[in-house]
Amino acid sequence: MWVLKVFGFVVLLASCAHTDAFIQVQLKKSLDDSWMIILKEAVAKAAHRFNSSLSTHLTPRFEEFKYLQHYTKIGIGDPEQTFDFTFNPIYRMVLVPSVAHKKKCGGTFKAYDEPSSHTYQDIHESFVSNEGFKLNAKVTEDTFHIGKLNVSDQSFGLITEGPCRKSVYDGVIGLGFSKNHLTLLDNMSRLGTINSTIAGLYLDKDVRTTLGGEVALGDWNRKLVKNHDLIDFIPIVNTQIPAWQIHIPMSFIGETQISFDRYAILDTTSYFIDVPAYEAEIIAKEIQAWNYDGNLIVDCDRTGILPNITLVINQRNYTLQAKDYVDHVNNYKGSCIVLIRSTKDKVWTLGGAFLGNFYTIFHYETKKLAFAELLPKNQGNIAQITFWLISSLSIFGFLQLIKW
Ligand SMILES: *[C@@H]1O[C@H](CO)[C@@H](O)[C@H](O)[C@H]1NC(C)=O
Ligand SMILES: *[C@@H]1O[C@H](CO)[C@@H](O)[C@H](O)[C@H]1NC(C)=O
Ligand SMILES: *[C@@H]1O[C@H](CO)[C@@H](O)[C@H](O)[C@H]1NC(C)=O
Ligand SMILES: *[C@@H]1O[C@H](CO)[C@@H](O)[C@H](O)[C@H]1NC(C)=O
Ligand SMILES: *[C@@H]1O[C@H](CO)[C@@H](O)[C@H](O)[C@H]1NC(C)=O
Ligand SMILES: CC(=O)N[C@H]1CO[C@H](CO)[C@@H](O)[C@@H]1O
Repeated sequence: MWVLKVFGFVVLLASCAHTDAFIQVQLKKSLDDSWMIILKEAVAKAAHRFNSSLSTHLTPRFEEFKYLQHYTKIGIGDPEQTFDFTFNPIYRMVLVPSVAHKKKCGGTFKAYDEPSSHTYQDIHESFVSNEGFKLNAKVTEDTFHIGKLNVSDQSFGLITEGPCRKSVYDGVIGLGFSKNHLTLLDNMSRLGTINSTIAGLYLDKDVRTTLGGEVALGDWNRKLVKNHDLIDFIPIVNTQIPAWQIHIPMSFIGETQISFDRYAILDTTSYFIDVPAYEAEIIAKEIQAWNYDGNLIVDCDRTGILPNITLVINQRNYTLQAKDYVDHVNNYKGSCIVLIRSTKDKVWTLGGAFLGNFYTIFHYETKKLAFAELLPKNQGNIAQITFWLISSLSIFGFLQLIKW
């Protein structure tokens, strides 16, 4: 009996000592149909080339194609204007549309109205960005409100001219490396709201639920990761660009080699994995997909028998099963789109189809990142429940101890 009570007391101390040293930002997710246009274009070309019953049959499939996107509400300025932000390691800046940009687009999207915020400051600098797409922006500073936290004087790019695409999110928070302007993480670290410039990213891709995963700022969330000892940190290869770029020495589909000596960047807002055309063709052949202008289509029913894709990075295998690289959100009459497509670029882009399978850790000081194994979702909950159970039991033990 005494042993049990002392144990309870020790556990109580341990659970009190447990504090999360990071800011936990919960993400929402929803389906974004703004990419339909791009896919419609592909279909039009495909229909022209293959005027068969197959392409007519497949056309609506593309028209209904939706991207899964992850974002969260963050406020800017005083009085606070709230926006849905997505976090993307491909950019270094925070980007928000301006009222001027919205007017030019005749858009319905949300825009930041700078004169109505007392805490707004114009830095009188502008920039042209080529980080993914061309846009003009002016550098601005204001307070960011993330949950209960205020990050003052955060610089961000107020978009004055750029693409007029409406998305399910309004702005982007860059998780890339800083250069001239401090990133959100740099500023948070300066303010002392975080102790380490580390970020963790979990993108939940289960379309049946609304929870979208989370971004951790200041550290990574150990409760979401299995086998902490097995985490391998991968050095990034190009520190001159904002994006996190890694080396992929080899990749395979089944035992067939797809690529040799490639580089890849991470893009959370892409739903796909982009690879050079030649490599997409190897994949198409192995899984007997129809290659329509770089978009691969398979019979959904065959997903179960398709081989795994393995990326060998830093001498470790990172495996995607067919259920990970074949989309099921947009299943249309039994045809499914493969989340790997061809690009003109030699550098691969790892989007949601890859990132959704891992817990990504960004370690800014060491310039390394890791793709850690996610705990199966229910186990995470069980771990949490167990934690609370042990905590309450230990409180109970503690009370018992006092009583005795
Ligand atoms: C930073 O570290 C100090 C000392 O270890 C700790 O007291 C504080 O809570 C930490 N802050 C955050 C945000 O983790
Ligand atoms: C495709 O075939 C249909 C009927 O078979 C025909 O009416 C249509 O004009 C064709 N379209 C193209 C682009 O060739
Ligand atoms: C954060 O900013 C808001 C609005 O400006 C203010 O009401 C609130 O008190 C601030 N919170 C902290 C912790 O400074
Ligand atoms: C594919 O990967 C999964 C998970 O890593 C593994 O269980 C399965 O055996 C693999 N399948 C093949 C055909 O190698
Ligand atoms: C990594 O994957 C390749 C290709 O599937 C396979 O040949 C190799 O045995 C794997 N290595 C390990 C350590 O699992
Ligand atoms: C609180 C803090 O450190 N804010 C800084 C954020 O970054 C800008 C420059 O980009 C600085 O001017 C702010 O002082």
